[in-house]
Amino acid sequence: MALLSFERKYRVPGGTLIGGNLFDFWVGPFYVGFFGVTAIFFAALGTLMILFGASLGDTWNPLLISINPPPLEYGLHGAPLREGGIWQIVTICAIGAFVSWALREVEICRKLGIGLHIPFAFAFAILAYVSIVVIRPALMGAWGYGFQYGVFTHLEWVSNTGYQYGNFHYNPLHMLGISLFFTTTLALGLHGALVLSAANPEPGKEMRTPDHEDTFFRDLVGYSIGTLGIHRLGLLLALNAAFWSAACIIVSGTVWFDPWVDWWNWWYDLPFWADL
Ligand code: 07D
Repeated sequence: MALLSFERKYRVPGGTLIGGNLFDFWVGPFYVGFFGVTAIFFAALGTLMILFGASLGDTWNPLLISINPPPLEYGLHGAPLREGGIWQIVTICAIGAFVSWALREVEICRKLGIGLHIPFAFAFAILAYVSIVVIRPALMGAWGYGFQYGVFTHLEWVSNTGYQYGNFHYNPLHMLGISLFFTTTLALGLHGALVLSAANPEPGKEMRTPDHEDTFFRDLVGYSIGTLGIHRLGLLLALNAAFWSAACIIVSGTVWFDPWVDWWNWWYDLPFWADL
């Protein structure tokens, strides 16, 4: 169905989660919805708070501006605006905007009658962010453990937090997260290349079918996961990448406090070589 006539067919009221027909309309190509309004509200307020915080600092250099969480002494309490309160409001706004965005995705899926795979997947990205600025600080007892909102300062937080546990590369869940991120890009690279090789031939040449794609991989490695399967695999890899990343930072400072290399001592103690 041509895109424009399809859009006319599906652009009908209904499928909203909240507020009935209120905001159930489109602005140009964009679906608005209740959660589109809340997303814009939180994003605008958060941005204004970042600009306000930046105006209190001594630089407008975008690499150096930083909105810092409260000092550790404030624990899990609210802080005055200039001492981390701005960071707290920006964090609430960020979570509000991300969750609104996810719920707007849900409404669009419901209108289209498609699965909720995209908002479900986006929820894992939100989880990764929330794990660093809410879950871990809450478990450790102070918002001050969250990371600064600034280009250089957030990199410094990653570096400092990483070296606090020795070499973060030895964190087994960090290893798992990284391996899954890398495997996700490998899978997408192979899948994108395969589809283009079959479905985007040179002008005048005939387009090939999924059978060609499957046969390529059967000839190459003896197995093809199939056209639907590759998307299941891709989603599974990506969700796990975000999940194990979230897990790797949540356990650092809550259940594991030592250099991560020490965690591997069990390996040296295995009976195979412990007495050698
Ligand atoms: C967190 C993003 C969520 C996004 C959301 C939406 C907008 C709006 C809008 C444009 C998960 C955002 C939307 C902003 C935009 C418009 C319209 C996704 C998130 C909600 N590390 N490390 C990770 C590697 C080292 C350390 C994760 C590699 C060192 C710490 C990942 C290396 C040390 C933490 C990862 C490496 C160290 C991490 C991040 C290599 C430092 C974390 C990805 C090759 C000395 C963080 C949950 C992620 C984490 C994390 C990769 C090295 C420390 C697996 C490849 C050795 C402290 N590292 N790292 O989670 O786990 O994405 O976060 O050296 O906290 Mg690491």
